[in-house]
Amino acid sequence: MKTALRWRTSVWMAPVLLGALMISGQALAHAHLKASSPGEGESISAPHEITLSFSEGLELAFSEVDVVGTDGNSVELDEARLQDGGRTLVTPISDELESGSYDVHWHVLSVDGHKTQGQYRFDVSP
Ligand SMILES: [Cu+2]
Repeated sequence: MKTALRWRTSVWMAPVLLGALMISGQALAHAHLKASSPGEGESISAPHEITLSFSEGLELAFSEVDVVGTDGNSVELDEARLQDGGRTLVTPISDELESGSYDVHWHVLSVDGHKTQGQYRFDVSP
């Protein structure tokens, strides 16, 4: 009974919350990448997470990072989380990266409902 009631409430609330997000989002700008770790073009020892900091808050469910090696294979990543009031996306790397170049592809949805995307490369040195 309680579960059914909760479910009905959440179904009813979803459009209300979405509407509130859209209205409050009008004043916000798009989420632009401000900083990243590893940084663009950086040559470092194997990192254990990808940290991307944006100018606006993100929607975690619609924000994703893909890390691709020079062999074209995607690196295995753990579940991402948000920090810094939702503006920093932290994605743990499951594997120990071998030396070589890696491309970070990211696409995010900011709380104002706008999508942005980009990519950059970093190098893992032995
Ligand atoms: Cu925007």
